[in-house]
Amino acid sequence: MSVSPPAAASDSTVVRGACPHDCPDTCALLVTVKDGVAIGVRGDPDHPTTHGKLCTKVARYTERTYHPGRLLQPMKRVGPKGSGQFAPVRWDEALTDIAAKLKAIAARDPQAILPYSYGGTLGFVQGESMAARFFHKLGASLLDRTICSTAGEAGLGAVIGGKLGMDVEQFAHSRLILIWGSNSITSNLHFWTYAQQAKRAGARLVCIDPWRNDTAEKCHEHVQLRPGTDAALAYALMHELITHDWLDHDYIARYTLGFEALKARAMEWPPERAAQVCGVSAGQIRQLAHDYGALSPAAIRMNYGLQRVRGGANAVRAIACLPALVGAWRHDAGGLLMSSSNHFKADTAALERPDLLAGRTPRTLNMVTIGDDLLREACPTFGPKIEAVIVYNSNPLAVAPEGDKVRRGFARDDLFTVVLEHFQTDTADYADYVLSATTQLEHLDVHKAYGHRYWLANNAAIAPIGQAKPNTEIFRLLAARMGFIDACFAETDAQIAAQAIAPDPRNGGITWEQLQTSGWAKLPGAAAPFAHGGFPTPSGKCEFWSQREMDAGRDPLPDVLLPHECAETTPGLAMRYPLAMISPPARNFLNSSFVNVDSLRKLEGEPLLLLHPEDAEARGIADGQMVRSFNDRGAYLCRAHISDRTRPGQVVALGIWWRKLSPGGTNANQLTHQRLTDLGGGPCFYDCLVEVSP
Ligand SMILES: Nc1nc2c(c(=O)[nH]1)N[C@H]1C(S)=C(S)[C@@H](COP(=O)(O)OP(=O)(O)OC[C@H]3O[C@@H](n4cnc5c(=O)[nH]c(N)nc54)[C@H](O)[C@@H]3O)O[C@H]1N2
Ligand SMILES: Nc1nc2c(c(=O)[nH]1)N[C@H]1C(S)=C(S)[C@@H](COP(=O)(O)OP(=O)(O)OC[C@H]3O[C@@H](n4cnc5c(=O)[nH]c(N)nc54)[C@H](O)[C@@H]3O)O[C@H]1N2
Ligand SMILES: [Mo]
Repeated sequence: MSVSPPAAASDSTVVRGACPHDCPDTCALLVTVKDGVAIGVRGDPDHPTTHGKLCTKVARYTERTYHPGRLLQPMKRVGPKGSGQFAPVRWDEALTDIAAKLKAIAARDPQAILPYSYGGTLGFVQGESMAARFFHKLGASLLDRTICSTAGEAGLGAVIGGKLGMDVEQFAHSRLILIWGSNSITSNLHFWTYAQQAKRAGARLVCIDPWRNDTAEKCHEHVQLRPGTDAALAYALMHELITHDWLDHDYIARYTLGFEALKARAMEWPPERAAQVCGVSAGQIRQLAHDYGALSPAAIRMNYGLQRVRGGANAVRAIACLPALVGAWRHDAGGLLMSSSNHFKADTAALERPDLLAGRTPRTLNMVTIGDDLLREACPTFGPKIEAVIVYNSNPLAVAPEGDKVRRGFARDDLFTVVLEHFQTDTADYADYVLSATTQLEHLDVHKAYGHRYWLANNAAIAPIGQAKPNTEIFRLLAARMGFIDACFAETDAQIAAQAIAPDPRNGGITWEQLQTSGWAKLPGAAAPFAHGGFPTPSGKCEFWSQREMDAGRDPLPDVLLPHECAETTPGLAMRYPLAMISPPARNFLNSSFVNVDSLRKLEGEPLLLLHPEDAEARGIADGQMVRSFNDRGAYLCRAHISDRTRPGQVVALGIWWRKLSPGGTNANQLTHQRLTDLGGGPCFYDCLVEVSP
């Protein structure tokens, strides 16, 4: 829907949109269109959390949309898998052949077909709507979409009952902000605006992160702990809060469960013990506990960086106990925010139609272990061998762990692979068919956010470029060729968008019709969700101690679990591979998206490995030298950047590079493993030992 264009020339229009990317900020966009061409994308100045500002990446969205490498028609592979040799094919021919192949496999066992998708777009329409209906009707294997945040979700859910928390706009009024496991300037830029407002008003900012990232550089203090040790730090903070009685006894008595048990456990963690485990000083822990007890309102911006390790979920559990101990939840500008997702109520049943399974219960495969699963033979525990994968909104060859296995899996000659994409990605190179998909400027969608509380509409600004089609349309056309005649397969994108916003008190009266014109609308509800308790847990309280965890045979209290790979748990491995590698996001990429946009890749330069001066010297490595980072799973070539921004014994490989745009044809995921987190079945990207040689 167009709005009157105050800032645009008279012969152009401005269309309201939403940023589709996997980022907490989900910005409100204004797209200027002239003669059917999108000539600019800017942030909506009226939308509070966007405040007229976009990140470097999305400010260049037109460069991505009109990129010379855009796939503008379906392509069929003509060379060996991985060679990238493709020839154009007509839509009708591609879809007819794909449907025939899927029908043949489904006749044997539809579970041999696997959808693989994640966060290319977070839109409800181009995400799991028509696609999910298609796979449910087919009876394909289900995919557990764990690759980002499920450990944190499980940890947070155990304590406070869901992905709920502070209103991001309130951080401007906090007096202490702990930025925990998050490089906000990179991955949550619009939160950083509020943190800076707070800082100017006198708030203290502390970053808790294994490397001195851009955000840590700008905070008052940096707690540079070893990766995977956050639960120990949280317990030592509790130890100090309890010992010095910096507690809100009234809040604890009314609104929490299990304080005595938590206290007993916390008493096992004096700062000296945690200091040993975390690799920081006991004095710094004491000071941090003092500040957390003294400065009110105190806020925690936790992000997903800290839960990509073996003990990730329990670390989130431990941290989530802190705000209730000091009564921070009483204040609008106090408490914690990890994700705001559950403030919204989306009607996923209407969107995804699980009822189309009609009583069938296909197996569920965890997307983290795609490497192993593609290489598995049929057996009673696993079920049928995977014979077909349909990839959309994801680039597993770049983003999934233990990349060599992922590559070998997709290279199987007996695997039929279809990839819906904007670009010829690493994954697309292994496809039998690549189907050209539309970008956010060319299709319609509706979005919630995980870092703020606004619903947003995305109206199509321009017509599809070339022969690109929205994901929904591709699955509609495939459904027709499969003979799926249920009415839901004929629904339009606008009908689907309207279904996404459930008629539920959480959404207030917000409707798709209204949103299309207004662009965005804020959820109703108090800024401070737990000022008077009301946690959506079984007890209705903040659960320091969890009956559910106990019943599941796990620790009812947050547990301290060290990484799968570290000197304490795998000493033998640590002798051979003594360096802990973390591979957090690069500022100018969005996971593996934008790596092929030349201007942004130039800003990132080339794949770098941050190495501490001590570790570089011990290995005779000079700054700027090409190095090989390796372990038993593979090797990754990158340029050494010697810097004290990382800890001794720790290397940082910013990602996620496309393999084919990296010097050695691999990326950091060549080195990561497929083991899972303690809860939630998440990945352990930052729990990985390597060695580096010149
Ligand atoms: N520019 C940009 N923005 C992004 C993304 C991107 O790739 N680029 N990715 C998006 C996605 S998919 C997500 S999920 C969100 C959230 O993004 P996240 O993936 O959470 O990324 P960051 O906020 O960069 O946080 C990662 C931080 O956690 C730190 N870290 C690693 N291990 C540990 C640990 O054990 N303990 C602690 N305390 N810290 C640790 C890393 O050093 C890093 O600074 O951001 C989104 N925004
Ligand atoms: N080593 C390491 N690995 C990581 C991480 C890390 O920090 N370190 N981060 C992890 C995290 S947090 C996440 S969320 C995952 C992200 O993994 P993915 O969700 O796979 O993210 P992207 O790499 O951005 O790939 C998304 C793809 O979808 C495509 N796409 C975008 N919009 C559309 C659309 O409308 N239609 C279609 N058909 N395609 C579209 C894009 O072109 C892009 O190639 O990676 C994980 N992998
Ligand atoms: Mo993510």
